[in-house]
Amino acid sequence: MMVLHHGWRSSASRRVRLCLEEKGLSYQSHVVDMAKMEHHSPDYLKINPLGVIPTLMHDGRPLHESGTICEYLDESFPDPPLRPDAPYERGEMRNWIRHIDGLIGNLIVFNWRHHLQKVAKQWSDEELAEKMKSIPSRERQEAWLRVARKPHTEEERGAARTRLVQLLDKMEEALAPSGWLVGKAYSIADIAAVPFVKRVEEEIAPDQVSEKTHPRVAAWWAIIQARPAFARANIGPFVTTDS
Ligand SMILES: N[C@@H](CCC(=O)N[C@@H](CS)C(=O)NCC(=O)O)C(=O)O
Repeated sequence: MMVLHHGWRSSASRRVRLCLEEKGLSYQSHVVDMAKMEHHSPDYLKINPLGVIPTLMHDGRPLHESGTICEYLDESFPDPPLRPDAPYERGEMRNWIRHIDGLIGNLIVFNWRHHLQKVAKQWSDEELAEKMKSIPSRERQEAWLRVARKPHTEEERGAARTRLVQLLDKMEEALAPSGWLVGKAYSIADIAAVPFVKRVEEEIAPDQVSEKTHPRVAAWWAIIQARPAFARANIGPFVTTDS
């Protein structure tokens, strides 16, 4: 039995849902509310020492890191395959995941200014200091401090936008041979990019996911959104009326 601890808007959670749905695997959904800091509760930290979502529980054992979880799922449930066969291409796939993981800070600049900022800026200094104590990483402590007290500037958002558009440039080049990021088929490398492209397209730089600027990325994006698993994974709009 599988339980996915996740968030509907979380990019890393979206990857795992895409993978589960591609494979037609059923799972129990447990939504972790980041605005209530549920991901830093002692119980959650026991299953995810990094204090982030998602975490997959499979037969009572927890696994964290979305890229790792997707590979684990593909190894455990090989049909349909989501990794290329050739070792070199598998290496390339892992490097894509690693590269995109490294860009998460740029997405946070845009994502957290919506509902999380609204909540965090209302915390008193004492509340903020208390919450900081249960955040395991310095990097994320800094991210929460920023959102609570020193929101990112327009200049910082511009720099983050540039780095995310550079991801599209890199994808445009990689997509040339087959239309997929690695090998000749949809893989976990593509899945890793989906939540990022979704956010770039809907808010961060919509004009960049287009026939004019990145034609291969635009074609890839259209094909991905038409996959039945994409609809089932529930990758809805990031900003909703309740945010
Ligand atoms: N590399 C991790 C990143 C996980 C991650 O950063 N998750 C975000 C949501 S997309 C999170 O839990 N953020 C909450 C926080 O940093 O406090 C993965 O791929 O699983």
